[in-house]
Amino acid sequence: MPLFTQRDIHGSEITPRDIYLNRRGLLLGAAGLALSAGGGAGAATLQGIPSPFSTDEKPTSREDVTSYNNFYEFGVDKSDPKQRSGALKTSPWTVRVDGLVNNPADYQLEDFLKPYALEDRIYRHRCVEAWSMVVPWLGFPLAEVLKRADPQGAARYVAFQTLVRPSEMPGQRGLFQALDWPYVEGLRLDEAMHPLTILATGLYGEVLPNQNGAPLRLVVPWKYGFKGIKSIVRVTLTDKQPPTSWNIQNAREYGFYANVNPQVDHPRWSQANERVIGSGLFARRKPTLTFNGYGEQVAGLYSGLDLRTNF
Ligand SMILES: Nc1nc2c(c(=O)[nH]1)N[C@H]1C(S)=C(S)[C@@H](COP(=O)(O)O)O[C@H]1N2
Ligand SMILES: [Mo]
Repeated sequence: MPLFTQRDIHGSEITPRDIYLNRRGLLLGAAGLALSAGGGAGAATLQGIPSPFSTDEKPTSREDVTSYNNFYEFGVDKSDPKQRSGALKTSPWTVRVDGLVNNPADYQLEDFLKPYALEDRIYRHRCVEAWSMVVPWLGFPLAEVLKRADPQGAARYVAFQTLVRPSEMPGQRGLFQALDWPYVEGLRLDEAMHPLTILATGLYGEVLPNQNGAPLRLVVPWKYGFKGIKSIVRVTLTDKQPPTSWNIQNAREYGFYANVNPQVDHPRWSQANERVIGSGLFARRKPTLTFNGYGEQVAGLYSGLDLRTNF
């Protein structure tokens, strides 16, 4: 086992978020304020179409959604993505769509996005580390992208890749690197085509902040958060199940499916309940729901599959 494993990567969290925020406030002080005020690119406002798939639960505060993040390309602490992603250049940006499709293409982001209307999608977001939020995303169905690509008959999976750019991603430099790069993820084609699966370009009515995966990230609300790959540069249709970053890192702890499941514990902690970010230090934990509460829509995808072995 690598020396750093227990402290530096996914663990049931040690520092409760409220303590973390206080500590961060003390450390950053006025500099922290200046950073968020000068945040630059995030200023553009976006208008989304309401979606019947949105939850009516109260969204987690914008401050929490944008300052408590996992994005290991920028470091392994929850505060690293916000503090260390300012130098990431998200324009120009190209997205490659390739593999088993009839219309492969390298798109400039603007051309890639042009056909799609943005929808408001307020989704529950459950990290494998047993914390959760409710996030008001802006995005569009991944299915639309796949239809435009026109999958060939043999295509059964969709593989995704994040940018590799060590000059702007400090977590990709230096002696200790938490994961192999690029960060890679994948879905079965039917999961990718499901109407709940979206590509997000914004949240809270604004362009995605870098720390949340600008300019384009995947959101699959019935799966653990690590499936929601950030800062995507490539989407590839394949006939074989693609490798995924956390499964490569530790296959015993992280499977390909990663469906939220309170009945299948992580080998090192329970998945039965979750800490709701923003609910305060002494708030009661919330029971975790099967498929993160989206079972009615997605359970049919897995009929006949043993979700204990296919975790
Ligand atoms: N490229 C990349 N994508 C990533 C990650 C990452 O480290 N790198 N972390 C994942 C994890 S573990 C989670 S919980 C979510 C967090 O998304 P958020 O910071 O927008 O809440 O992003 C996922 N996508
Ligand atoms: Mo996560």
